[in-house]
Amino acid sequence: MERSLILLKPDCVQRRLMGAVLTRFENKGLNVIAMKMLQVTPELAKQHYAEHVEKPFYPELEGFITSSPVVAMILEGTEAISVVRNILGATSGLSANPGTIRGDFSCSKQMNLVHASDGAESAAREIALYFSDAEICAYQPTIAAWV
Ligand code: FUP
Repeated sequence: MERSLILLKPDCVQRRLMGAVLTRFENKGLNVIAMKMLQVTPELAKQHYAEHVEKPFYPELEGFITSSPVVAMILEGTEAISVVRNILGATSGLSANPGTIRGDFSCSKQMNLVHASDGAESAAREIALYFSDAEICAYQPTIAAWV
């Protein structure tokens, strides 16, 4: 089992696409084991996007991710990290395949609706940024045998 840190970004919240996105994750058979709404601060943005802080697009990215509330969640499932990345599609909504969340709902490289961890190391780092151990509600779903 793997865990992945997901953010429903400001565009997802503002466009009222939270339910549509969550439905795709739930339909796939992933478990939501933590979830909360919060406002990302510039400090948190710099920690979250540490690898991009020096890049030319970073100031605009920080402005976007701090512009409105986000919903953070942890998804758990078999190979959850790659499963979620495949559900999201390519980074830019302009090139993401139809059928993916970004391919179906985004026409932007920056406003691509959802963040998901890209590997085991970043998942552990990002989960610790957004959630304390006490906020994680791991449970055994009764439907597990069927998915
Ligand atoms: P991803 O792993 O798909 O979230 O994409 P990256 O880590 O490559 O990029 C992080 C975020 O920066 C993406 F959500 C989109 C944004 N970005 C830009 O706004 N402009 C760029 O030129 C590249 C990425």
